[in-house]
Amino acid sequence: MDPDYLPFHPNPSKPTFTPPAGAVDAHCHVFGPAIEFPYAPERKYTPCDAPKAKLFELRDYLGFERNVIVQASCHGRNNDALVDALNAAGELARGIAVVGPDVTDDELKTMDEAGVRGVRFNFVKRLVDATPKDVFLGIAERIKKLNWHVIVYFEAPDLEELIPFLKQLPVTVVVDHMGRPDVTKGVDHPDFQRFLNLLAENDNFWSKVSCPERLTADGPPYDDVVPYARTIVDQFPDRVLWGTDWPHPNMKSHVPDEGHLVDVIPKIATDAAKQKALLVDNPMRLYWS
Ligand code: 0GY
Repeated sequence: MDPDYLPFHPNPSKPTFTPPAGAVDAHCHVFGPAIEFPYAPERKYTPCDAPKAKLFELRDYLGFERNVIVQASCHGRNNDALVDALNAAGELARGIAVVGPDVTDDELKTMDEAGVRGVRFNFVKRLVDATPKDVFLGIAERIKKLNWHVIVYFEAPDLEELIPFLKQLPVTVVVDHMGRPDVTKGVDHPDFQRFLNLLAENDNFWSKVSCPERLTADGPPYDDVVPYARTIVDQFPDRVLWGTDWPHPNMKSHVPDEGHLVDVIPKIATDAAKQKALLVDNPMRLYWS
């Protein structure tokens, strides 16, 4: 583990908010254990092990029923830890893989059978080396045949340059962490308005309203992030997902308490109908139908 890397919370608090029956944590990871699933040589950070059993324990403790497990950059394009977790969880988890253009149809089929339903394209420069956009477009055409979708991860200043590419993607596109707005700038800032316009003009675009712990300038209870997430939930209630982001790779400021993260939900999805759409109906439609 990197010396400045914070491990996940050893004993998170119990949330006050009770998720509705069938709730899905739609953004979380499994890391290693390294002895069984080594980290990728090209990784930009070395996390602490965050094995599947710990994830499933947290799911139950927080009152969730299902997980969507996202392949993180520290495992590169080797999705073995992800597939192992999916096979162990059965119907209780789905996955998002990271693949290269050399992935075979047989490999895609094996992942599909394990519960993979999409691929992630990562544009965050501190996490990955750049991949040419036509490589991503080629992958998107192939996964379309499996009825998979694309998850994209980028930071707000990079959105403008990415929009022409994003609009070419022939599938549902889910944006991680609201496109990572700078929450010191306000919801009226052109960067966030650009993101809202993208969602308004393209109904194949979804947003995860996740990661207040990464986006916050003020720290817990993350009230500075709430207006951004609530705006998206209010405007696009049928195209939003929520996740814990456990075990929070690369957190340097503080160790998030997942109980506190769950307690942000009723502030951003302000009635029972919005909470059910965010936590149950939307993820079930995208991942389990
Ligand atoms: C996240 C965020 C981060 C890391 C990764 O793939 C990754 O390594 O996604 C980050 O450092 O912002 O969604 O887990």
